[in-house]
Formats: sequence, C-alpha cells, structure tokens
Amino acid sequence: MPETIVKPRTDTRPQVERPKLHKVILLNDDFTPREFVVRVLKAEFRLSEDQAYRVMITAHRKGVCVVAVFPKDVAETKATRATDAGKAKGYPLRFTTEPEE
Ligand code: TYC
Repeated sequence: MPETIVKPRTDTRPQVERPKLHKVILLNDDFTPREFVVRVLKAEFRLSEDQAYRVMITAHRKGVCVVAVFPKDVAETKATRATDAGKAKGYPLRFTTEPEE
C-alpha cells in the first residue's frame, strides 16, 4: 500500500464556515396595490404591520428593499411563495434573492 501523503494546510480560513445567508429582496412595480404588498410581507415573512409598511414604502420609493435574510433554501422558497401570491392575483410583484457579502 502506498503511504498517504498529507499536504500541510496553507489555507488559514477556519475549517468550519457558516453557510452564507441570502437576502430576500422586494422589487417595486407600478401595479401591485400597496396594501397587497403589506399583506404578503406579513403573511410570508411574519413582519408586523409597521415593519411591512416600512419595507413596502422603501421599495416603492427606492426601487428595492431587503426584506430579511435566511439560509439559501429558505430564502428561495419564501421569495417564490411571495412572488406566486402576487401572480395568483395577476400582479407583477417580485421577490428575488442574493447571497450576503
Ligand atoms: N408601487 C406600487 C404602487 O404604487 C406599490 C408597490 C410598493 C409595489 C412596493 C411593489 O415592491 C412594491 N401601487
């Protein structure tokens, strides 16, 4: 049996890294009613009325707003469910995800 050669580790990063969190981002559009956006934010992301209103109005004014951060699979599932809630009503409401830096 050949001997196993173990290379010295030159990578100094910690060997156990936390999986990156992913942002769920709300995108503004011209058609979805404000109250509907607030309702979806409360239902899907468990935001309070106040938090949901602030996220909605920030997206409305600036074009986008970070809703929350989650592990990748949770972020993607929530973004899809929230986008589908708008689609079911014929609204172009969109949520996307991106990894946190
Ligand atoms: N801009 C929409 C309107 O004026 C409301 C809205 C806000 C839609 C935020 C989407 O992410 C959004 N009815």
